[in-house]
Amino acid sequence: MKRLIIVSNRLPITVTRNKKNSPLEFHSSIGGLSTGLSSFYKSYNALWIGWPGIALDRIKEEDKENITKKLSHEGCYPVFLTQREIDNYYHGFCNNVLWPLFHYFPSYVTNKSVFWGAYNEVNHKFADAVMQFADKDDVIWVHDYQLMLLPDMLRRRLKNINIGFFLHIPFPSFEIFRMLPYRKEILQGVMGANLIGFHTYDYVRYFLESVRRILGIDSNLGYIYSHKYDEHIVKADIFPIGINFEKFRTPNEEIEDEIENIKNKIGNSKVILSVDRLDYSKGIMHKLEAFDRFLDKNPKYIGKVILVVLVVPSRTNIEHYRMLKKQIDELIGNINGKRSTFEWFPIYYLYRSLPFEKLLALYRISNIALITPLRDGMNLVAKEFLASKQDNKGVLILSEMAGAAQELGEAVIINPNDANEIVKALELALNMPDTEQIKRNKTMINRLKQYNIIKWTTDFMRAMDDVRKLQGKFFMRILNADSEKKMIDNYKNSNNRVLLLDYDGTLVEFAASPKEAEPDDDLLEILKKLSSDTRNNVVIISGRDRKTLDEWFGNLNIGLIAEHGVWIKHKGDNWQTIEPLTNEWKKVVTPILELYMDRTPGSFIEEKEFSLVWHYRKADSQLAAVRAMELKDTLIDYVTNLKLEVMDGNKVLEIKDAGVDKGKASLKCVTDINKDFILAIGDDLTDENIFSVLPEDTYSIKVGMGYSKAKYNVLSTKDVRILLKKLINEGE
Ligand code: GDG
Repeated sequence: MKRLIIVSNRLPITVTRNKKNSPLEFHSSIGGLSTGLSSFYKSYNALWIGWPGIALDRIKEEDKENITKKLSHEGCYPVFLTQREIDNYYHGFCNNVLWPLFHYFPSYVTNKSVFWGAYNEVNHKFADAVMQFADKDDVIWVHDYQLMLLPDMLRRRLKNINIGFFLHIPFPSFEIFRMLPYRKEILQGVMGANLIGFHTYDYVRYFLESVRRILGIDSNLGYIYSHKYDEHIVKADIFPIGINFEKFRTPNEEIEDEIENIKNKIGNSKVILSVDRLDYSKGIMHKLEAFDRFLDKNPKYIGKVILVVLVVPSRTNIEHYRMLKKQIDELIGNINGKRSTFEWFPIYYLYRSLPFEKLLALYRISNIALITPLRDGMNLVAKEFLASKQDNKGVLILSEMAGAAQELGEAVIINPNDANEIVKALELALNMPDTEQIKRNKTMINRLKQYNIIKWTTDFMRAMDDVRKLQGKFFMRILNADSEKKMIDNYKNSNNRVLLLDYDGTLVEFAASPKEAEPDDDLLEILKKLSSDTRNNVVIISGRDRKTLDEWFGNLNIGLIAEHGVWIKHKGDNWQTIEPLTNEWKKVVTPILELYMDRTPGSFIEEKEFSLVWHYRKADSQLAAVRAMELKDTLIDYVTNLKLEVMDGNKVLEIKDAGVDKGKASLKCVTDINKDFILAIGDDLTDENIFSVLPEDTYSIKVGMGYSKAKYNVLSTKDVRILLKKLINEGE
C-alpha cells in the first residue's frame, strides 16, 4: 500500500533542553506548516521526516536513540543536524539568503561561501533519510525553501517515484529571483518533482517565467514536458493552504475563563489584534507607526481602543532579527510612554509564544485583526482569526502583499506601505456595522470551511496522482522495445521505403539563430548511410529555404522539401515548386512584419522565396507572445484576400501561400509508387500535417511529449538518432 512521506525542515514536534544535563522536552512546533499539517497527518498512513530542532552537539548518543524512539510513536523520523550545519544551512543559506530574497529584501541577503555547500550537504542528508524508508509506490511530499534541492536528489535515486514539492513562501518575480547566485541549481532541484505547488497564481507565473528564462524550458498551461527533466512531466499549480477550520471554530470551554480574564483587564476597550512571528517581512514596524498615526488623527479613541501585539520569538541569532526586536521594543515603549494614562495604555505587548488556548482566546476577544505583512506567502493568522469568530463578527484588515488576500477579498485590503491607508482602514473597521461585518465574513468563513487543511492536502495528493496518470498515458505512447522491433522487422522486409524526416527539433536541437543549427558529422554520417541503401528514399522535409538545404545536404543522395512544402527536389532531380506560386503579396506583408520587428527587440524577419518568417526566439517571450497575437490579428484581412496562411511554428510565425503545407508535399513522395514502409518523424505543429495525411500503416513519430496525431512519441533528438542508427545496423 502506498505511504505518504512528508519531508520538511522542522518536524511538527520540537525537542529542547534548557540546561546541559536537564531532561529533554518535547513540544508542538509553531509555524504555518506544523500547525496546518500536524493536526491530521497521523490519520494518513504517513511518515514525517525532519529536523527535531535540537543541535546534535547538545545531545548524547543515548539521547539520539531516545528521541528517535519517542518520535517514531508520533509517526516522525528525525534528521539530526550539527551546530555547524544549523549555522550554515538553516541560519545561513535558508534564512540569510533565500528568505530575504524571496520576500523582496535583497539588501538583507548575506551570503557566505560556506552556506551553499552546507545547503547541498543537508539536502543530501535529508535525501539519505528518505531513502531509508521510501518504496517505489510511496508518495513523497517535500516542503518549502529549505529543501529545494531535494526533489531532484530523490529523482536521481528513485527514478519513477511520485514526488510533490510545495513552497510556503512567495516565489519572487524573475527580476528578483535572477539575483540568486545558484538560481539554476535551485530551479533544477525543484524540477525533480512531478507536482510543484504554490499559494497563488502570481507565484506560479513567476516560477514558470524563471524556468523559461533561466533553464530555457517552456511550459504549456502549467505543464512542462521536457526530456531534459529525466523523462517526467512537471506540473506547477496553485494550492492555497487552508487551516484546521474546526479546531478554531468549535466552542472550547477551556478558554471561557481565559476570555473572562482578558475582558476584565481591558474593560470596554475595542481590541485590535496583531499576531506575527518576529520577522521583518511581517511589517510589524509599519503597523505600529500607522497605529500611532491613527491615535494622532483620532484622539476620540484614546482610552477606547487597545492594540494587542503578540510577537513570537524567531531567528534571534540573525542580526536583522535582533535589530528588528530592538526597534519594536523601542517603538512600543515610545508609543506607550507618550500616550499612556493611569487608566489606560495603547499597546499590550507580548513577546513570547502562547499556548493554543490563549491564542484562540485572543482571536475570539478581538474586534479587529490588523495584518500588515510587506510580503507573506499566505498568512494563516488571517484565516484563523476569521474561523474563530463563531458569531461571524469582527473585521479583518489585511495586507494585499499576503497570499491570503487573493482568497479573502471581502476583508479590508490595504497596502502596508501606506500608513494613511492603514489609518483609514482602522477608522472604517471601528465604525463598521455588525451587519456588514457578518455579511463580509460569512462569505470568507464559508470558503475557509470548504477549503480547509484536509481539502488542501487531498487536493494536492489528487493532483500528484493526476500528473502521474497523464505521464503514464504519455509513456504508453512512447515507442517501446516491442513496437521498435516490429518497425525494424518491417523495415528489413521491405524494398521500397520512404523516410520523411523533419530537420530542426527532430534531427538537431533548436539553436538561438537558424544558421547555428548546422548538421554535425554524426548526423551527416547517419544520412549518408541511410541513403546509400538503394531501397531507401530519404527526404528531409523542412521549413528552411532551399539554398540552405542544398548547402547542407546537396551532396547527399536524398530528397529535399523546402519552405514547408513550397519546393520539392526528388533525389537526383531539380527543384520545382509544388504549386504555381506568386510573390506579389510580399510587398503588402513585409512592411507589416518590419513594424513588428521594430516593436519587438530581438525579433527578426527571414525572407524565403515564397514565404516570410517572423522569428521571435531571442525576444522577451512575454512581449513576443503578445506581439505574435497582435500580428496574427493584423494579418487576418490580408490572409483571406491574398490566400495566405499564417502558420505557428516553434517561436516563429510563417506567412505563406495557403495551398502549401508539409502534408501535401509529403504525399508527393509516397503516392506515385507503391511504398511498403513509411516512416515520418517530426516535432512541431507543421509536422502534424504530415502525420494526418499519410497512410494508416505509417510509422509516425513525434519528438517530445506533447499531444500529436503521430502514433508514437520519442523524447529527444538523441532518441531519433539512436533509432535511425538501429535501422542502419539492424535493418540490413
Ligand atoms: C509560512 C509562510 C504561510 C503564531 N503565534 C502563536 C502561534 N502561531 C501560529 C499561528 C499560525 C502560525 O503560527 C503562523 O503562520 P503564518 O502563516 O502566519 O506564518 P509563517 O510561520 O511565516 O509560515 C506563510 C505558512 O508558512 C503556511 O504555508 O502562510 O506565509 O511564511 O498558524 O496560529 N501558535 C501558538 N502560539 C502562538 O503564540 N500556539
